Amino acid sequence: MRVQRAELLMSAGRPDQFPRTAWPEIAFAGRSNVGKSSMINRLLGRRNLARTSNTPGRTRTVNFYQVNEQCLFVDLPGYGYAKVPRSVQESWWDLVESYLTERAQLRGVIHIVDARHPPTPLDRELQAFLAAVGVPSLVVLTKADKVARGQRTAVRAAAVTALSPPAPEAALFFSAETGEGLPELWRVVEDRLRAPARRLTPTGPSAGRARGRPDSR
Ligand SMILES: Nc1nc2c(ncn2[C@@H]2O[C@H](COP(=O)(O)OP(=O)(O)OP(=O)(O)O)[C@@H](O)[C@H]2O)c(=O)[nH]1
Ligand SMILES: [Mg+2]
Repeated sequence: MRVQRAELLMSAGRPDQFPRTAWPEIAFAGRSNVGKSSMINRLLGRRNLARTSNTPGRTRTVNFYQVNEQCLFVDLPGYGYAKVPRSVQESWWDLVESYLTERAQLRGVIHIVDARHPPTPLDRELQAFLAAVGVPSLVVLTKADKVARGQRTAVRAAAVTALSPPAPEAALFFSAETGEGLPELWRVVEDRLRAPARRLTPTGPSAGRARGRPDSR
């Protein structure tokens, strides 16, 4: 995809603020400070479209970026930042959960983990949740510029073992610093954007939770 236009469409702090668009969406999820916004900027070839920061837990809203007249990239707030009060962490999860459960436009989630550290229990919970609500996900190991080539195989194997992603063979190394993995990631993103829309069970917001098992796709 040639990115000609990329702009922030909406920062939503509540589900009723999610835009009523029909474009297919790819969401970027992962723990706080892992590099979600940097990945979006790198994919879109924009230096500072998605706000990045050294302060973890900065993004608390679901940020929708419109790309051309083609799709939306969705920057989800990061989880697992210990200094955020529990009440805030809970309202954060309510927001992310309703996005992942109810958003019909969602075609796939890029689940970003830090290549330098093993996945955390919250990373495992997210992966299990995505499987339960039937959202295709791809694990991407970011900050790969900080991992020596000789460690790659072991790092990837550890992440795949911890997370059991649906497409373990596709787990990618990526670096927003060097651009490593960019063509491969774009291929996956474009592939997901072409996929048919998910079918949501019409029983309401907690349908995904109630169903509780991976979709057959
Ligand atoms: N070396 C290296 N640093 C990176 C990479 N990606 C992001 N960073 C750095 O990691 C820090 C956090 O990056 P962000 O993109 O703001 O992370 P985020 O996941 O959006 O963070 P929150 O919105 O706070 O959850 C910044 O200091 C980035 O410069 C990468 O691929 N390599
Ligand atoms: Mg961010």
